Order: sequence, then C-alpha cells, then structure tokens
Amino acid sequence: MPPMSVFIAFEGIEGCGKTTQVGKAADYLTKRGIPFLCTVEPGGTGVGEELRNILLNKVSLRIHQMTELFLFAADRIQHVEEVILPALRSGTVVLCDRFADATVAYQGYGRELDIDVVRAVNRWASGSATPDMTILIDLPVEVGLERAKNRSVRLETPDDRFERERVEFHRRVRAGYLRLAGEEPDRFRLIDGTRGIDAIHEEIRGHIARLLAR
Ligand code: Z5A
Repeated sequence: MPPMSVFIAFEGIEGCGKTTQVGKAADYLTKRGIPFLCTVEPGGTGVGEELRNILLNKVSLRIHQMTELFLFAADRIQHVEEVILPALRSGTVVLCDRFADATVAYQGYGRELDIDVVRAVNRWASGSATPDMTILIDLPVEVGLERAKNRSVRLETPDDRFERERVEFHRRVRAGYLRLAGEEPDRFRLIDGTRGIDAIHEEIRGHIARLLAR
C-alpha cells in the first residue's frame, strides 16, 4: 500500500458517536494495512492534555469565553505542529476526533462569539492543516445528551464543563455544524447518527474508501 497523507476529521454534538466511529474506522484501516494515527482535540499532545484538563474538568474555574477560544487555539497549534503535520508528511492517514470546525460550532455558534474572529483565530491556529474530509455525525440534541448522560452514569464520571451547558447551547452548536456542512458540501459528509453503530460505520467506511481511492 503506498503512503497516504489523508486528514479526516470527525465532528458532531455531544454524544453523537464520533469516538465510537473513529475506533471503527481505525479497525477498517488496520484490516486494509493502511498506516494511520488516531488523535483528539482538545488533547493529542502533552501540552494538550494539560489544556484539556483546564477546558473540560476545572468546572469551578470561571473561564472567559475569549480565554476559552484561545486555549482551544493553543491546543490546536501544538497538536498541528507536533502530531498532525508530521504524520501527514510521513504518509499516514490521520483520524482526528474534533478539529477546527468544533471551534466555530462551539465557540462561534454555541458561545455566540463573533464568527469572523473565531474563523481568524482558527486560520492562524490550524496553519496549513485542513481536513480532506470531515465526517459530521448529526442527531437530535436530546438523543446525544441522553447517550452522554447514560455513559457518565455507567462509568461514574462527573459532567464536564460542556456537559453542564443548557440544552439551548447544544442546539446552537448543532445548528452551527449543519450550517458549516451546508457551506462546504465538498468537504463535509453528513451522517444520520440516529442509526445503529454498524450502519453508521458502513456509510463512513464507504466515504473513506472513496477518498483513499482518489
Ligand atoms: N470543544 C470546543 O468547545 N471547541 C473546540 O475547538 C474543541 C472542542 C476541539 C470535548 O469533550 C469538548 O470540547 C466537547 C466540545 C469542546 N464538548 N462537548 N460537548 P470530549 O472530548 O470529552 O467529548 P466529545 O468530543 O463531546 O465526545 P463525547 O461526549 O465523548 O461523545 P462522542 O465521541 O460523540 O460519542 P461516543 O463516546 O462515541 O458515544 C457516546 C455514547 O453513546 C457511548 O456510550 C457509546 O457507546 C454510545 N453510542 C455511540 N454510537 C451509538 C449509536 N449509534 N447508537 C447508540 N449508542 C451509541
């Protein structure tokens, strides 16, 4: 198999099933013998892990919305430079659980920051890294939050800063994502996330196979 520098991002609201589908996509690439890397934002680097802890778990910290925007940007700069670009340069498929569209959806539409400012910060933080394909797993907010809630109960983990947000916040995020997908139909693949895990994977696998065949 020749080296493949392909960047695929997975996006969607809380509990949409991204992480599950990144795992299934990784299994598929393993079976095909294609070198890949799974990574995540926030996180994906040592610095990113520290930032993730602040951004998600420090629920008692009052984080200004612009501070939040720049912390996600800082995480992305480190991630792009340390992980994503080196992997792409070495001919590896990168599967990334959230990337820059999450900042537009959450900080732009969710927090209602100026979209032009968010996009400018994003351009600067992402540098030359742009996903070749973005898988957007869409489903009603109530379904995603219910899944996330059940998982928290099962794993006995406390809600993070985003899980504590009101349902209206998550509705704005979902609408923002759908708007982004409408603006860039060539890059986005809109997936109905209300179906079973295997049906969703089959559709995503088809998109990945077609992208790799190009
Ligand atoms: N954030 C931001 O604000 N700005 C940014 O720029 C970036 C991120 C990059 C990261 O949290 C938070 O950071 C995120 C946005 C913000 N917060 N929110 N909301 P995270 O990484 O901890 O969590 P997440 O990214 O939101 O993902 P998640 O909650 O872990 O969910 P998921 O990855 O979409 O879903 P999952 O873990 O694959 O599945 C959730 C549960 O549903 C699990 O029990 C599965 O077994 C189950 N599941 C999955 N698929 C199905 C189907 N098809 N049917 C039934 N059940 C399913």
